[in-house]
Amino acid sequence: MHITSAVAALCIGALAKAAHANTSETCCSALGATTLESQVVYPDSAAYKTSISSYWAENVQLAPTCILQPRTAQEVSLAVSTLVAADGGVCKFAVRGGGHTTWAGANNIVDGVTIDLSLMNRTTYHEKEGIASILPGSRWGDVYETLAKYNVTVAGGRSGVVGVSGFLLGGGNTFHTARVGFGCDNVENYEVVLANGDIIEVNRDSHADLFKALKGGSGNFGIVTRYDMKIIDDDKLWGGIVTYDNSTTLKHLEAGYHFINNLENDPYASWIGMWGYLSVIDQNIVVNALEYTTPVAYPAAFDNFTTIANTSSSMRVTNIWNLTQELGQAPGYRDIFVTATFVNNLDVMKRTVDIHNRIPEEAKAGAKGDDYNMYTMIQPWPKLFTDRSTEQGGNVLGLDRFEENMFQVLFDYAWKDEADDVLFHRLANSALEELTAYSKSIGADNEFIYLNYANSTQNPLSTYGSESVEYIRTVAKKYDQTGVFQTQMPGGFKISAVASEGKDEL
Ligand SMILES: Cc1cc2nc3c(=O)[nH]c(=O)nc-3n(C[C@H](O)[C@H](O)[C@H](O)COP(=O)(O)OP(=O)(O)OC[C@H]3O[C@@H](n4cnc5c(N)ncnc54)[C@H](O)[C@@H]3O)c2cc1C
Ligand SMILES: *[C@@H]1O[C@H](CO)[C@@H](O)[C@H](O)[C@H]1NC(C)=O
Ligand SMILES: *[C@@H]1O[C@H](CO)[C@@H](O)[C@H](O)[C@H]1NC(C)=O
Ligand SMILES: *[C@@H]1O[C@H](CO)[C@@H](O)[C@H](O)[C@H]1NC(C)=O
Ligand SMILES: *[C@@H]1O[C@H](CO)[C@@H](O)[C@H](O)[C@H]1NC(C)=O
Ligand SMILES: *[C@@H]1O[C@H](CO)[C@@H](O)[C@H](O)[C@H]1NC(C)=O
Ligand SMILES: *[C@@H]1O[C@H](CO)[C@@H](O)[C@H](O)[C@H]1NC(C)=O
Ligand SMILES: *[C@@H]1O[C@H](CO)[C@@H](O)[C@H](O)[C@H]1NC(C)=O
Ligand SMILES: CC(=O)N[C@H]1CO[C@H](CO)[C@@H](O)[C@@H]1O
Repeated sequence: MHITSAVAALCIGALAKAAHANTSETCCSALGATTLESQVVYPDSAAYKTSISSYWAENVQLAPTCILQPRTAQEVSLAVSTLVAADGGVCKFAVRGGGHTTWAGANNIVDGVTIDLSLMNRTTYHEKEGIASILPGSRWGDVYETLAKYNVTVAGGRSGVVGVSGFLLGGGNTFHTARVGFGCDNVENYEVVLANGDIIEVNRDSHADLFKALKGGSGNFGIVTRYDMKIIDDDKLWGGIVTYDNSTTLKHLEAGYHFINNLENDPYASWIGMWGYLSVIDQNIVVNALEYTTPVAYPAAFDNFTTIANTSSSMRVTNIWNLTQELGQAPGYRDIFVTATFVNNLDVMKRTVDIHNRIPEEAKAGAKGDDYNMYTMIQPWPKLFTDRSTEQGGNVLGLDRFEENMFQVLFDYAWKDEADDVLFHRLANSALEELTAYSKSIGADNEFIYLNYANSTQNPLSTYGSESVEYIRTVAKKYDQTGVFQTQMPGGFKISAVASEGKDEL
């Protein structure tokens, strides 16, 4: 009896699995039966392989049943309508912009269709209106290259390889944030494909509720097929990468602490502090990315950094296109990002780097592979950023409930060997937990978690505050009544995974 039921259970499992796999094939066939046929690619094609290998983190290179590569908003609309109608709504799909999220399943799917927006990558400059129209599969390098011909830019990514879509939907920290707010605050109009296939223009005057919700609310409402961004009328800056001896850490932290508090006196300045352990040279490197968003060398805002003895410097006057080709991180690793935000406090900064200095010892003792990089980044997150967002009309990040200057930590680990997945996740988690507990013990903690740097387990939307959470939930329901972007498109951070009190649903 027991044996029989166990066998029966196995059979049912196998049948369920077969039926499931068949469903995904049916969904791909349904797309193939429309005018989208030529844009559906399968695992045996070169286009499929190129798409998968172009995801930045190796651990997110999943194998979907098929990939759809639409060329226009109309094709995106037809795809959504087809996937919603097929087989009574069982078709699962993922949406991929630049493919830079580091956790598997955000931008890709195992058993389903991935809508890869890469072919929609054009930028058009409308000089009279002062607007750049940017298609959703663009990388920031493509955008800057086009705009450099006109000597203008937009508030976008600090690394040219990063995708426009995920960046703008999650906020977008830029070199210009102290001047003009986050990337999302500079979007004047979105073109969006809704769950019912409608293609709508979304701005302050038309669908104003959705306009605001898209500024930080991620992929909960529809698929964005165009971003119209406000131009910044000068793309020249003084910037680059400066490296230092590991012994200079304390000086950087003191300089950084004051820099954050003084940013309001000179919002053209921007600083990213990086501590990196690189296994191939077995060394800790200290790196600053210093950017001044107008072509003036050695502004006073950087004095506390430029008086620290450096070991190399690429600081020069150039344009943002050139600069953002330099600031990148190698693709082809397995990656984890985890992040937290803290009150601007020198003791928390010191503990951040203490943890960073200690953790590579554990990696050295436990890693099976010999090629890994462990970065800890410190970035300003002052009240000034929020003020600039508010001036532009506001977003849903919920930062206006905080009064203090803050900074953000990103633990960013990259390794080659899959056998080390457990180790590096454990180390990243323990680094984050220790730092968070320490910050709480001295009252310098802050609950905000930046979506674009968050791991899947961090539930960043729940940290936007209950007002923003309910706002996003209401807008998502209004524009997607049947919850297509919650259930049929399960990837990314979903508002349905946030409980009403702002806590994790699961
Ligand atoms: C090397 C590197 C540098 C970075 N630099 C910065 C930086 O300077 N500042 C900063 O703030 N962040 C930075 N980030 C983080 C970055 O903002 C996020 O990784 C962001 O998600 C990248 O966007 P993407 O389009 O490449 O992502 P994807 O992984 O393609 O997409 C992210 C999410 O958005 C959804 N999505 C994508 N396109 C659409 C669309 N058109 N409509 C609806 N939903 C969509 C996807 O389904 C997915 O869930 C960096 C990341 C890396 C790896
Ligand atoms: C950009 O789009 C064009 C077609 O519009 C395509 O040929 C090209 O490969 C795309 N670039 C990337 C990086 O996908
Ligand atoms: C851009 O600026 C350069 C000088 O830096 C100038 O030579 C060029 O004419 C400008 N181009 C346009 C389109 O304004
Ligand atoms: C430089 O550091 C000093 C303290 O050593 C501080 O008083 C000053 O405000 C800092 N300057 C800037 C521009 O951050
Ligand atoms: C870097 O400096 C710190 C002290 O600031 C020290 O504890 C650490 O061991 C150094 N790391 C390396 C790899 O030299
Ligand atoms: C780097 O050091 C050199 C001297 O060694 C100095 O001239 C230069 O100003 C420094 N650059 C920065 C950006 O600190
Ligand atoms: C950036 O500009 C410098 C000159 O300032 C040039 O030497 C370099 O080749 C450029 N790099 C890129 C990637 O365009
Ligand atoms: C990141 O999320 C994955 C699930 O996607 C989880 O297994 C892992 O433990 C998380 N890592 C950290 C450091 O939080
Ligand atoms: C590829 C495949 O096996 N397709 C089958 C899926 O299931 C339907 C019936 O529900 C068949 O008609 C297909 O041939």
